[in-house]
Amino acid sequence: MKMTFRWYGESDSISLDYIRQIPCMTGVVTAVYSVPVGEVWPQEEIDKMKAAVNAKGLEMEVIESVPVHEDIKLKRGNYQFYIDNYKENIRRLAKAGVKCICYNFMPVFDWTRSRLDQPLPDGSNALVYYKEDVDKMDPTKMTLPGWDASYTPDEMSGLIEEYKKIGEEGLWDNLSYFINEIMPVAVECDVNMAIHPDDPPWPIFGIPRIITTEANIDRFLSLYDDVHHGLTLCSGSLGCAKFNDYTAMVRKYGAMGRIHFAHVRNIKILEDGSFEESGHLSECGSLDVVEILKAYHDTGFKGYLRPDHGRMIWGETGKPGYGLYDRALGAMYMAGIWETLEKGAAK
Ligand SMILES: [Mn+2]
Repeated sequence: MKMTFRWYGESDSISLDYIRQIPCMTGVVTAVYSVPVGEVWPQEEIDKMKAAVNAKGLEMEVIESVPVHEDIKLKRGNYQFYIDNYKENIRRLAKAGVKCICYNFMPVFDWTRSRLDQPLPDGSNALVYYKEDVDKMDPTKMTLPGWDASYTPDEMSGLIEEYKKIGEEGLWDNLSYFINEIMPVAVECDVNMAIHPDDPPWPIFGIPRIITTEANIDRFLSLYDDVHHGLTLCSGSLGCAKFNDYTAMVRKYGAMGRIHFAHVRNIKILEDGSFEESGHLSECGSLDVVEILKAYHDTGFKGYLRPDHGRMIWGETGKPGYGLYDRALGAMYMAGIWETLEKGAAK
């Protein structure tokens, strides 16, 4: 296991100098943020970022994300042009030593929450998903971090209608086409492609979502028969639904060698299926983080792990979910569990 930390590039308020001071960090997970979705990333930008990361003694072996253009997901318009660009990005990242690329196939909206700074009883605040509030949201009139804010309300309505029209099976067809186009390039470049599950793992605003359950992940993996075709297994996304047994998934897909990137954090599932992002410690939420890491350890996990989101603690402000302090606490907690497992296995 290699512990990593998400870093949003030079504009991130959390510097590489801070990240390197967290014991156990081997590298950062980052992306080129200056290029519009779908375009080819300039090699010099990639190389410059890698040099900056390496200069601080950290690695840049994981990219999160190379985003997938909506035209690819809808298989409309310029989809073939964007797929060719995607292949070129894989080649360029491989040239810079990147070993793993995280991406997702969520229509229109990336992760969705009802509030980004819900006060918790201990005075910290966190991202939450309260079903009642999400049901009242109008996605054409709002935006969340991670969402593409460039659509007008009319464009957004049109886009949502297109997804409703193709439905789940249409989305599967388009995903299958995309995978069968890009995977031969990834295999040739020896880059692991790691899809991130949909967050949360159920349809929202009537739009299909398909990377949601064990059955659907089985179907996803069957789209291409090569270990490079794999997963970012995110406990924060899959684990917020009671119908998913995240630890069992780690054991199953870990044994198959298909987990390339692990996102681990805890989550507190509420009575009505709503959830709150909690501290990493097992007793803070609904997931048993020790059992999760044991499953990774037992299956000989050699991939990358990062703390997923964190709460905002100690008065920190900044990008919701991506403060320094709570993610650093989470990383150290997990590193401690891992060290215990390693030493136990060596005896
Ligand atoms: Mn995640």
